[in-house]
Amino acid sequence: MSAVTPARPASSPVPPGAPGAPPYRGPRPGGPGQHPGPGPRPGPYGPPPVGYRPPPGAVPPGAMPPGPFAPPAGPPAGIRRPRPRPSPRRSANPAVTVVVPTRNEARNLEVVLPQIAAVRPAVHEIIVVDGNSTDDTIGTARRTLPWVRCITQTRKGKGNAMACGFAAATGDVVVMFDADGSADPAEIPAFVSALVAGADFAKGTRFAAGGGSDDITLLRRTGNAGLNSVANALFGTSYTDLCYGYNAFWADLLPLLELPDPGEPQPEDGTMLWGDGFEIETVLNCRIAAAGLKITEVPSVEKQRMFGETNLRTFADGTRVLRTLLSEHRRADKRKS
Ligand SMILES: Nc1nc2c(ncn2[C@@H]2O[C@H](COP(=O)(O)OP(=O)(O)OP(=O)(O)O)[C@@H](O)[C@H]2O)c(=O)[nH]1
Ligand SMILES: [Mg+2]
Repeated sequence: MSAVTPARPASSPVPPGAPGAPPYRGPRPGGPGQHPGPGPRPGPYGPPPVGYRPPPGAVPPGAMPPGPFAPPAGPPAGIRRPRPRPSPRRSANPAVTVVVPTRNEARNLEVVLPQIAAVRPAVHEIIVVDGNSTDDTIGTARRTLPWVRCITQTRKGKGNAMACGFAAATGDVVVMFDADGSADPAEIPAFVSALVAGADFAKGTRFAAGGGSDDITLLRRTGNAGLNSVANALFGTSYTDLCYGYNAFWADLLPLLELPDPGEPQPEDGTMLWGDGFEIETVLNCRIAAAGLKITEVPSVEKQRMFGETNLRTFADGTRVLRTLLSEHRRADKRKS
């Protein structure tokens, strides 16, 4: 892992990675929403009584005291907007939400969801955010892993799916995780450890020592390298992999990211709102860099998509990323002045 931007604003919460802090050992024992999936429930609390559900809306998930609470079951009542958390919830044992965007990924989810559920320390929740799949992605997800949360995105595009998932997340840490089998769930603890060690944003990279890709074509690798250089020149960063979807961050950063509101309607002309497409990773990378947050790169090995087809259009989406870099640079300049 390599530190990319050492700066940390004085106003951000103190990270748990202060000298002498214990290493990451998984979610707080008995913390909010320990899922009832396979594997032991850590902590001194037994499983919740059969049929137990926390009273709807009685206690915001972020303010739940430790105890035998079940995680939210089934689809949430509605997509919530990002909101400041009740208190900074950075600890050595954060609850981890994995957000999985899906568009026709049923066959992949049958493999990927059990793998995520098997990760130890166990994750707190998995949110599948579906975009009008026609292959029963949501039904397959529920059958494969009954405690998975499934929501439907509000507009179109991967970026909108991610924003919907972030808004619904109740964990302390959010992990962005593609459904196509290209990301290895066994790497999740490395991302969380980077955050616990003091990073605000753990940025996956295929192009640092220890990383790699079985999936990327020469054309995409070249395009990514070019866009990466533009980003570093504009934002003073040392990113090695701008367009990679496997990343993690502390959930308390969500208000600062100001992502497009999931509550906005889909434009009638069918176009995508800015930030709703594959440029989402670039938007995050730029805003986090512009805010002077601490970024740690985490080497990651991307495997080949298992089943199905890519949703990425190399030239159209590459152009969106370039336009994003320029508009995010103007945005950052405006905020400085
Ligand atoms: N909900 C939702 N998910 C999407 C959308 N577009 C892509 N995804 C998901 O986002 C993840 C990444 O998309 P991919 O199509 O794999 O794009 P990629 O990883 O850049 O390209 P390949 O891996 O080469 O296929 C996958 O899990 C997709 O199912 C969308 O419009 N809505
Ligand atoms: Mg993919």
